[in-house]
Amino acid sequence: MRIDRIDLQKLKMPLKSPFETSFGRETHKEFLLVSVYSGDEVGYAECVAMKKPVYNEETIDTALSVLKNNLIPAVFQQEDLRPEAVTDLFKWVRRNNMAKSALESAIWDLYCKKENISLASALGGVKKEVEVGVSLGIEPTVEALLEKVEDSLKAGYKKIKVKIKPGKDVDRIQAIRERFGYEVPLMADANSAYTLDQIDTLKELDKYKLIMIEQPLAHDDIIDHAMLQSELETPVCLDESIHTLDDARKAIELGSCKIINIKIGRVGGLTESKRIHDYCEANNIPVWCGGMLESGVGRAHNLAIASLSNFVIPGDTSPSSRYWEQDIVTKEVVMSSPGMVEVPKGPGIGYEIDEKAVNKYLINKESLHNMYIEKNASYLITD
Ligand code: OSB
Ligand code: MG
Repeated sequence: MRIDRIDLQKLKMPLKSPFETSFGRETHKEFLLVSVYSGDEVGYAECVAMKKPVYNEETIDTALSVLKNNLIPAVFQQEDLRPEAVTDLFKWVRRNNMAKSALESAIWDLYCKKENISLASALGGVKKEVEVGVSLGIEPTVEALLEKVEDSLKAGYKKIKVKIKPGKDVDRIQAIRERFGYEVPLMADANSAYTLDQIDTLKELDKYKLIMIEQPLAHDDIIDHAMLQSELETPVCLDESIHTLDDARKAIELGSCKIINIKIGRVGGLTESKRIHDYCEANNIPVWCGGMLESGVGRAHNLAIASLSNFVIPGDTSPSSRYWEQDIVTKEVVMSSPGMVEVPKGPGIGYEIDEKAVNKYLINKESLHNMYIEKNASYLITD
């Protein structure tokens, strides 16, 4: 497969309601939509890098730069590109996993469309539908949070994840347990808001029997997390700290976590996601699919990877309507039954792009044409 052209479109979509985490409050989602053309097929993916480097070190602008200057030229030079080889093709570029993932995932979609197979089946997925959870941001009041929890339970979500930060933690979890009981599959995500100095607060959470606590300590730590896990009954799940299969192996060997959240973007693509999944499966570590407030495009990739067998915990792969008034896919992501979303069966990601909606949200577009093979020289033309 040879790539003829790649479009990079920057979109800005208003969120239905603001989403607050320990690193800030978002009212809009800005992201890059990557379209990869070969012959008459096109593959899509979205880059989940945020506007500011608060979740990881990447931003939309760093991703754009690395894509244009480093990754796209590497792809254009390949006469016979295969999706499973892209991770190695990008290996010389350090980190920048979200930039890598956006291009790699779009190439996977393109390849599957050419082969007329679904992305889920190409990745070795085994499920027809996946269980979904919801990730609830930090609400201004406990009462507002309880309302969101109630709505989410009514919608059938199979896991309720609540964002916490110091001062908005034990009281909130306690309030949810008091109102809705201990049957509710509940977890907390701290997005690195604590240090070991606050271990007493984290230990207090043990009595609320959470399914897990996600990334309580520093984004770049696996040592303190091992110490914390040895002191906690609640399983620790790592999100921010895991960028590669090697990170996962080390964290598991150290006992830093008992569960891993796999985000395709954070680990640099679908191939690395599958490797981490397989390693965790072999080592009895359950995984689940995290989210980055994706549009329907990223959501479709998430559903495909979540169809693999060791994704045994409901993911942050809620339907489109949880986030958007209008998504950028023609048939939006919906629940097939309460708490379940079908894994798309059509070729590639199995969702069609709604070009009109894309244009509505579009704030910038660049088309890069592959002139490398003909001209063997200045191969990037931007228009
Ligand atoms: O930590 O999982 C996280 C959103 C942005 C950045 C980090 C995280 C999140 C979420 C949202 O929790 C999950 C979703 O897409 O619904
Ligand atoms: Mg998280």
